[in-house]
Amino acid sequence: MNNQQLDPRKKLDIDEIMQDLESYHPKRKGWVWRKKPAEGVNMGPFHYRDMAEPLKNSIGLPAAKYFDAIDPQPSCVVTTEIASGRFEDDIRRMRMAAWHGADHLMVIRTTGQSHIDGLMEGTPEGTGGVPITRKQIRASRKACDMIEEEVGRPINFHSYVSGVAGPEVAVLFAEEGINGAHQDPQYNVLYRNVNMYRSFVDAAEAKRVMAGADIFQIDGAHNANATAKAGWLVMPELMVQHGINCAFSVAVGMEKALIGLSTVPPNSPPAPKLWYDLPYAVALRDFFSEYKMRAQQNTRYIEADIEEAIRTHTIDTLISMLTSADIQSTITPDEGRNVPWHYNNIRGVQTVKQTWAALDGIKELLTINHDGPLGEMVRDLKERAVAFLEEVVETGGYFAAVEQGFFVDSAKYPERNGDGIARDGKGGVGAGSLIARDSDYLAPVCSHFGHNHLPAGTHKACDLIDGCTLCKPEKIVYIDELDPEDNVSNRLEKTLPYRKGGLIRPEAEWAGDGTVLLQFAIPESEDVAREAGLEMARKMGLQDPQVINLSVLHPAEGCFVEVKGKVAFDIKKADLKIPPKEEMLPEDEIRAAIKQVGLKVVAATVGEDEHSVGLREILDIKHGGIEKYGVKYHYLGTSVPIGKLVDAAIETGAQAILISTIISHNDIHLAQMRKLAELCREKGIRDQVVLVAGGTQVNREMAAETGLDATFGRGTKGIHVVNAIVKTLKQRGVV
Ligand code: Z97
Repeated sequence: MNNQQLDPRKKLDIDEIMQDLESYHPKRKGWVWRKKPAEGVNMGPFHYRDMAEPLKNSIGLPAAKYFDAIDPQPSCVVTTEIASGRFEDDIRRMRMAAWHGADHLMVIRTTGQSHIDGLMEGTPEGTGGVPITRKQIRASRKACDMIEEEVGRPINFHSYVSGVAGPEVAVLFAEEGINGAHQDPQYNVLYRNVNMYRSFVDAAEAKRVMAGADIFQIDGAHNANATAKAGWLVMPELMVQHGINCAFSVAVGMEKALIGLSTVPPNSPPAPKLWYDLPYAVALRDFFSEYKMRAQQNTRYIEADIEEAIRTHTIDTLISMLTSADIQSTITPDEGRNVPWHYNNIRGVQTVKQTWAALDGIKELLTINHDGPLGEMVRDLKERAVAFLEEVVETGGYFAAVEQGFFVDSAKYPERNGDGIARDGKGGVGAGSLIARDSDYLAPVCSHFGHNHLPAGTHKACDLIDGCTLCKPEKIVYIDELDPEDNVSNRLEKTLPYRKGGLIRPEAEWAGDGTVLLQFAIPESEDVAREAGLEMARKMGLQDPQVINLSVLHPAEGCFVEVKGKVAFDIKKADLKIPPKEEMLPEDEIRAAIKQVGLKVVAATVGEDEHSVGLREILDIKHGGIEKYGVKYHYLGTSVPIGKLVDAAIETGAQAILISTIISHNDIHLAQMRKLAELCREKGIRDQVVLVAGGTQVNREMAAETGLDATFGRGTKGIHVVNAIVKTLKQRGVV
């Protein structure tokens, strides 16, 4: 059961995942880093210096086809956030992301987990989103266990340990094989108004449980960056927040190697990004050299333009490479406008992969100049951070400082704007709920923080109860969903036609959602273009259209408008006529065969046809025509009679004749094609020439009908033509 194999040609079967879920346990626990060979990685024609071992199954960048289909994998862990709230859909997206190179998958809830004060067993989606449940985690981890086998690299599954249920959530995660989690008591205090003392007591317990299961921890400092009015001014404070969580975590018993700083390059263009972000990244790495860096993509200023998000993310990744980030987090670039869409997860991952491959070896080529302005700025940040911490201590410590609104103040320390988040030590969620442990307190469970009066000679705390759930997973009580309406069985029933009933609908967030995106260039001003875009989408049959992005190309001349909406129709898979796939010979083989026979072709447009551009593109080297593969061509011009072409072939000893014909009234194109085959037969050369025709009205089936060897329609490239010629020569035993 645990070793179910996925077949790359088949969809992940959620029904199989759900089977026997009550007795499923993760096949491994703990965080895993990528393996980076010290000697570098050789792939295709290249040597890489900063790459991890390649995957067993993966999909490379679009341009990979030009480079032996290689798919180099960055040495850092790559994160993508997957949180549609429907785990049955998320697991498919996880599989797609893993194939593109993600090995850190966050997260299975869409609600503020920290608002929940206990474990949830249902899936109360409602308005607040979906919190985590054991069932969701278990099903997702089970899918990850299968996916990691398929791609050949461990997958780190990640969620959040926050709120007053933090310790319980940590135990759940440890039991179910979650590999990474955000945990930072300051997050609860500042952003979720959990009582500050309660938050730190909970964190001690939660962190100890996480440490016991080797769960990697990410802190919450980056939230100040996202919350503050000017993210780039709060850098000294961010360093103090990192310091507090790191020191607290180590004191509780976490290993430094499993503590990650959540860092976001704080600035975005049009700001001079590098000038701010690089000193910050360098200062952080200097201060926290024993810890790991989880570099997150900056989305603070991104609203609707995906291209903008990707561009900024590329520069973020440059900074990560220059400063050796251990994890590169990606956020789907559509986060500002949708529940993230499947293909946008992939775009985020591709951005990292593309940048990392492009800049491989950057640290051997360029060195960061610590002298001059960078050194000064690094020093300045450190001094401000130290001064901030000193003032915290002078004020009476962390709790006193929070009461006075030290944190998330929008000015650059030591300046203050007085707009920090102040919390009352006696207030907040869970205030007054701390109870001192009795002096004879005893808890017979492992991974427990604080004093515990185990009887003398006890080897392991849970020996007293014949094992706790962390040591004996069979003791875990699995409770199925309690909500009779909103549960996975009901949802799966609704999507059955799309999963197993042969119906197809586009999807972006969930199975069968029908969501599509339209892109328009509308030659009107902003207000007009917006409404026109909506109206056009309606006319195209889209339901519930919404403009999700509009960029002005010129105030009067026009706008680029993106509209999302839903289609309500289904396509029947069985009704689709899928043309057989043309198998392409490897390019090397094609070139070798062409060289072997010294391939020459004669070519012309035929009949009364002056349309020569298509044919010339097929011939000419510039856009990948047949010349590129070593073919010599003799172009006879336009409106050439068939007889002249055949004679030219005989005279020049050409092995192939290419005709192009666009005019199609009275099926003249077919007549010309037939005539070519007949004339070659009459002249006794049919077996010595490969006959090829192309044109806008031509399709692949016409070869058989007209007696030619290959026929091509729109979209044909030189490679298709040489592939067909060489294949025919092979069939004839010529090569
Ligand atoms: C990220 N893109 O990757 P709640 N604890 C900490 C957090 O930072 C967070 C939570 C808990 C972001 C997405 C933002 N951070 C997540 C330290 C959330 C979760 O359970 O939703 O209240 O908090 O960091």
